[in-house]
Amino acid sequence: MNRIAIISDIHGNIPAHDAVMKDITHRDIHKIFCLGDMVGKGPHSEIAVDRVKEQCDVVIKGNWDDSITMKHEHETMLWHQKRLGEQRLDYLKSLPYSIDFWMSGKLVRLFHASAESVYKRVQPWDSMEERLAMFNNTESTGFPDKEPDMVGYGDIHNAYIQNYRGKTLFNVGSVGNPLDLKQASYAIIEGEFDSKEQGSVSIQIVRIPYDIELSIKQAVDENMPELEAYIKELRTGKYRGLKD
Ligand SMILES: [Mn+2]
Repeated sequence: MNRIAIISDIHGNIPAHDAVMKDITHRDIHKIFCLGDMVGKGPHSEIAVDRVKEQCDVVIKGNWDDSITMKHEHETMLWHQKRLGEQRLDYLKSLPYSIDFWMSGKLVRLFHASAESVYKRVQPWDSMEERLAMFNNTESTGFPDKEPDMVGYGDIHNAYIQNYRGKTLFNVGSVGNPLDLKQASYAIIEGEFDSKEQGSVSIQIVRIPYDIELSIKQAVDENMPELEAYIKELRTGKYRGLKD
């Protein structure tokens, strides 16, 4: 059996990332895949990119990784952009949209947000039609011979697993900015990697406590823009846009 750890949405939160990586080293993990959004929101985009690049076997592009490479005038985007520098921005531009692989007879696809675009957001409570569209082959994912049996993604910072119509849809949650509960999140998928032969496959969602106050201190020390909203999200695990 092989185990692949799938991490996503680190968003410059290094204490959370370190806690997840420590957990990964305590398990028998064979590969680490990252589904993007290393940057933005938190104080250390540049460290997050460097660590992920070094530690992960596959890195996929997120919406922040895409938008940060564009021209900006907004203060927040400029602040994060400046920390990254040209080389890291070029690296972010080069990232692939998705990855397909076989796991014990199932075709698994991983991307950041949806089959359509890194900017299209799909929640577990969205319509069946929206959720089934996650399994479509599109211009973005490419057109292999079949559609995937399992799709895993990040983006919503809200971990879950659902089965319907013979398909499995799962979200790995967020390492650095969880918005479902206040612990870092990642997933492990276990099976025979690269095998088309039917066999058991499992998905596990792991939650890890980390030093939230240290993450907040790092953001304060860097005098990060939109600090208050960020602190509230880390302390409550609730999205800044929601009313209490
Ligand atoms: Mn994100």
